[in-house]
Amino acid sequence: MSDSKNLSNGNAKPFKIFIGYDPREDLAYEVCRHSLLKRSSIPIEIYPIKQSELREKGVYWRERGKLESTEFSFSRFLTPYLANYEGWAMFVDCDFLYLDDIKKLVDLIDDKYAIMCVHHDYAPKETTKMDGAVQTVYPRKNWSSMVLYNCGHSKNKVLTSEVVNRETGAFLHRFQWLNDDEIGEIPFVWNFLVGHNKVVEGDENTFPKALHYTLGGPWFEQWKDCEFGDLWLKELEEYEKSRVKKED
Ligand SMILES: [Mn+2]
Repeated sequence: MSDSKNLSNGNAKPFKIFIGYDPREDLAYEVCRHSLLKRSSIPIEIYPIKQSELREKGVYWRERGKLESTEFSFSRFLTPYLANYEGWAMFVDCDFLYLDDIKKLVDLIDDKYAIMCVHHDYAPKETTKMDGAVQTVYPRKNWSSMVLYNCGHSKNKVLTSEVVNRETGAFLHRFQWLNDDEIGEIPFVWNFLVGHNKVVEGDENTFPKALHYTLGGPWFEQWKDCEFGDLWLKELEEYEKSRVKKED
């Protein structure tokens, strides 16, 4: 068994970050990646999780369901496998924009947990509909969009490619292979849901460190004027400038 010391902190090994990739949102991926690299004060390695590549390698074979909104709906749970079940690694959706140094997130890592994420509270406001119809509730909605995985944790060995290809969305997205006390909590500002979470003036604990354009971001025409859209567009501009420089 691997030891329980935290190798991610103060160690020279780069921190691995897996970003969910969808061909329809290529620009979102590039800008997310740029925002991470630009602000990071620690060495990081970024890998896109591309379904087509995983299929070619025979790691991913499940049929695409109608409810899957992105190509990484399920493949995200391959993160511990892709990190060789070693150390800590992060999975994040491509629709994130980092505004702060990822080191500050890595510093929150606690080896007693199997995973750590933001515990969004999605209790619907209208819990009982007037007509008595059942309100669709999604426990742990959005929790799986950004997860720090303790890839070497024995409980995460469950996440083989067979399991990721076979298990239900509920099992995977609600982390049913874990006990509740194995799921550590991260401040919500690291998965700040645009259109849901709010900044409180003067309260630094509400200032976003990573924006999550979960409804759709400015890379989609209909969302170009969304809240915090200007920040993403500014980052896009910088990313494009940095590309031109590299090509010179
Ligand atoms: Mn998302």
